[in-house]
Amino acid sequence: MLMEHTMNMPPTCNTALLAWIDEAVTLCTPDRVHWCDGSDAEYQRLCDELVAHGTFTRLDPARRPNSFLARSHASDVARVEDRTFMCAQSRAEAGPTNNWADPREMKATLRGLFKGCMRGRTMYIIPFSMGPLDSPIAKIGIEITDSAYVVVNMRIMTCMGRAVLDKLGAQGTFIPCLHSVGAPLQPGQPDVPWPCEPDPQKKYIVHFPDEPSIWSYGSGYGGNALLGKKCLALRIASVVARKEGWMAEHMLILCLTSPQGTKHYICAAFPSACGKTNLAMMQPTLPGWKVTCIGDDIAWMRIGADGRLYAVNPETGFFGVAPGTSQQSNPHAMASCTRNSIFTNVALTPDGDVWWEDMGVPAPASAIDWEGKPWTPDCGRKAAHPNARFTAPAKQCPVIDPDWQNPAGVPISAILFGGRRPGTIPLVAEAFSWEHGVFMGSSAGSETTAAALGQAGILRRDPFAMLPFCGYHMGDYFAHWLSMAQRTERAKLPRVFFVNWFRKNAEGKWLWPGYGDNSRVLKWICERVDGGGKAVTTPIGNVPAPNALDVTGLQISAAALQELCSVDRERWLKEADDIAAYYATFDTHLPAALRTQLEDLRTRLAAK
Ligand code: OXD
Ligand code: MN
Repeated sequence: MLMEHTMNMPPTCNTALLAWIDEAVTLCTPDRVHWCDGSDAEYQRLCDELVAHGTFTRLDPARRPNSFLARSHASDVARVEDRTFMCAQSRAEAGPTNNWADPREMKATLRGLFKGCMRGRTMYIIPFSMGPLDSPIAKIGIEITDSAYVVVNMRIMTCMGRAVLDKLGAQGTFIPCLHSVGAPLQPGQPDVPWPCEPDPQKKYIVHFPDEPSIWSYGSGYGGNALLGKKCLALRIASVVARKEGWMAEHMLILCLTSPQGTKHYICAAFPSACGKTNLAMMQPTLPGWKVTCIGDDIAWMRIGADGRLYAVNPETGFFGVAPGTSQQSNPHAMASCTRNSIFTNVALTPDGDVWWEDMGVPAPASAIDWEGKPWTPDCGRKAAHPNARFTAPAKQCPVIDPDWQNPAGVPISAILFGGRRPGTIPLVAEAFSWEHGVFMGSSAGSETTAAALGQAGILRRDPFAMLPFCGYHMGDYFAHWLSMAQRTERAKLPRVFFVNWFRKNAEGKWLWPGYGDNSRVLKWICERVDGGGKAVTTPIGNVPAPNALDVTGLQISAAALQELCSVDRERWLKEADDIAAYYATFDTHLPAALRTQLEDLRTRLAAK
C-alpha cells in the first residue's frame, strides 16, 4: 500500500500485525509512523521532544537524575469508569457491574471518532509484553498511540520494544490496543502540552473481549491510556484467564522472610486507598523479618506442575499515587522514584524538584502547582492533584525480590482480602475453606468516612477489589474462583485471610498502628500456613488466640488487642443481611456455593 506519511521500516514480517497497522493508518491518517524499538536512545529522544514541546519539565539532574514532571489537562486526571465499556456479545455476559454497549454499534461509533484523529501527529507503534517475555503466561500486546507521553510511560511499566517483535515472529498472536488522545491538528494549528478530548462524554475506554481488542479515545492519563495495565492485564486478561483456567487479579505480591530464612509468598487484594503499594514493599518492625516486593498492583496466577498456585507480576514498573507517599508511609517507594522516573500532576519546587501533600517534608515556601499556577502553602489549594502519580521502574525498588521476574512465578502460600472497615471486621480472620475464602473475597468492601465523603459508614462493596476491573459477569467470576478447587488438590491451594488495618474504637481512634507493624499479622498468617499459630474459632473465621500475635516492642493495650479481634454478633447479622442484598444483584449468576456460605454464616452466628 502507498502511504503518504513517513514511516521507519517495519521491523516485523508478522502479516496480521502489518495488516492491522495498515488499517489503523488508513483510519487515523497520522503524519508520521514510528515503530518503537524500546531502546534507551529512543526513550531519551522522546523525553527531549516532550521537554521541547512543553509536556515535560526536566527535574534538576543533581536532585532527581533523568526524571521529568508532566502536567495533564485539568479534565484528564483519572480513570473514567463511567466511560469504560465491556462490549461482550450480550449485556448479560458483561453483567451488572460493567457498562455494556453492543459491539457492532460501538465499533461504528469508534470508527467515526478515530477517523482522521491522528492528523498532524505521529503514530507510535509500541510492542509490549505483559509478563516476562520467556514466561508461558506472558501476553503480547501492540499499542498504537499518538502520545509520546504514553510511549515513555509504557517503557517503564512494561517489557517493551524490539525483543517483543522478535518473540512475536511471523505468526504469533497479539492483542491490538488502539489509543488516541483525540486531538487532531489542522495544518498550522499550534499544539498544546497535554492534548486530549476535553468533553467527558466523548472519552471512550472500550474493550471487545471476544476479539480481544482495546480501543481508547480522548484521554492521555494513566489507566485510560497505558493500555497494558488495567485494560489488558485486568479486564481483557480476566476474560482470557477464565477461558484458559488461570486468574488475573488486582493484587500485590510480596515475600515475607523469617529470621530463620523461611520464605512465604503472599498476594493481597485491597480496593484503592487501602495501602496496597505500602504493604507490597513494607519495612517490618519485627526484628529480623524481611519483606521483598514482587509486584504492587496486578497478579497473574496459575496452577503449576506441582499443583500449587504460582503468581507473576505482569508489570515492570510502579504507577503509584504520590500524595501520602513519604519516608514514614513507604520509604521504599520514595527510594524507587529518586531517578529515571516520571511524575504527573505533582508540584514543582523552586529548586527543580517535586513535592506533594503528605510527602513528609516541609512544604516549599512557594511552588508551581499541578495546574502550572504559582502556589504558596497558605493559598488554600492543594499543590498536587490527589491522583498525582509517579511512574518508577520496579527494579529500582530497594526491596525488589530476586524472583520478581521469574518466568515461572512464585508459589503463593496465602491470599489476603482487605478493606477500610472502621467496625465489624477483625484485624485478621482465616477462612475455614477455599469456598469460605471466596465468600470473603466476594463480600469485600470499604467503608467511607465522614472526612472523605460526608457520609459516614457507607459501605461500598468491591468484590476481590475487582469492581472496576472484572471484564465479565461478576457472578461468573465468583464461579471461576470457586472452580480453582477442582483444578488441584485443596491442600495445595493458598490459605485465605481477611485483614483490616482500619478498625476503630468507640472514640473513633485507630486501634492498630498499621504500616510496618502489619508484619506482625503477616507473621501469624505464615504460622497458620505452617500449621502453628494459635487461633480461636469464631462464627466468621479463625482469629488469633490471645497472645498469638507477636506484639513484642509494640505499645498496645490488652483491651485494644481484644477489641481488634472481637466479633460482634449483632453487627455481623447486619453484615450478613447487607451481603444478601448485594448478592441479589447477581441474580441467577450467583453460585449456589456462595448462597450456602452465607446461610452457614447465619447459622453459626445464631448458634449459642
Ligand atoms: C490503580 C488503581 O491506579 O487501582 O492502580 O486505580
Ligand atoms: Mn490498582
